[in-house]
Amino acid sequence: MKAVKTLGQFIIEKQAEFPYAKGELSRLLRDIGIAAKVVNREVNRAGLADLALDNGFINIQGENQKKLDVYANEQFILALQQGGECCVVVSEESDEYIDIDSEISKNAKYIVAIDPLDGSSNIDVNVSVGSIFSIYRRKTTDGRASIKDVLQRGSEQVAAGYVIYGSSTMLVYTTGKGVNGFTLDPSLGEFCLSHPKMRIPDDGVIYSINEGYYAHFPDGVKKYIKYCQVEDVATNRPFKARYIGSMVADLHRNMIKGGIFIYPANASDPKGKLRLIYECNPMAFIIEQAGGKASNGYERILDLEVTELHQRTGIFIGSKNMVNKAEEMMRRFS
Ligand code: AHM
Ligand code: MG
Repeated sequence: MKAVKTLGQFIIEKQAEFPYAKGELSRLLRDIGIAAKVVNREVNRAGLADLALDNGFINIQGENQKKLDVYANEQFILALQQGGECCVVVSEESDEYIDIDSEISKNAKYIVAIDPLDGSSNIDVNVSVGSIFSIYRRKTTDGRASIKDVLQRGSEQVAAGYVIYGSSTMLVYTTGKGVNGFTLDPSLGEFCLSHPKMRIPDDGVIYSINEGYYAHFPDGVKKYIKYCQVEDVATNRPFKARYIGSMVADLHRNMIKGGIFIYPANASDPKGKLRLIYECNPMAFIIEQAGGKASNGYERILDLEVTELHQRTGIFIGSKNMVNKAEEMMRRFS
């Protein structure tokens, strides 16, 4: 029988790989793990507690906020405030950045970006949703942290991860040394290492895109979709179409099975829909660390300049060879 390794034990063990680390990042990851467990509890009982309903507000993205979006946002912010390792939180659900001005966080070095509940339009129909987080080191050294500390390229992330509230709840994260996945054992109340050293296959047979918007897509994307649908035994085509509408769940599946997820900039969303800071950069960091690739169709996501908090981008992410093929179509036709 194999001994159980909890997220907490794993984080402490890994700290040794960073010889000068003082444990701050480890504590930050631990705080996020705690918030994830609290959010998981509420996601599981959302239907019973009416938390899946709209709360009557529209968020900065122009979308209906669910009570559970707001709850998850509060839980992550609270956990980060109480943990004391984070000086600024930015969230997809909050208009401005949140300066954590407290006695315990006055020397805090880290900035955390969160999408507290991604895919929340799926909550009321019992489909998987997720949380995404991303951690940066503070750049400025004097006074309070500022917006400059937040607007860093994705390549500067020190850690990123997601939680998927699915048929089981998992937390998957990277600190730039590979990707590891932990499944929540409800009887222990702990995330336990279940998917060590996760790798995404170089090739896959799944493509995930909201094809309902086909008419709005750039020609490169239309050509790539047609490429996926053509019969060709040598490359296992036609590929399977799978689209949940929850980025975390779509990407998690594709990471395990091999596949590509695309949400392109298009005629109705000229800058794309998904947010660079809260969704695309963290997912790109994780997928690259698992051996995959993430691009906006032309450039690496992690190299994109970040100029505003709620910036959006198109994204092509997943198995390396599939993203290369999609990029080739974008270069030739768009
Ligand atoms: P959200 O952050 O408001 O939940 O939106 C992000 C979600 C992603 O999880 C998903 O990939 C995408 O929106 C689905 O959008 P669409 O319904 O346009 O296909
Ligand atoms: Mg989101």
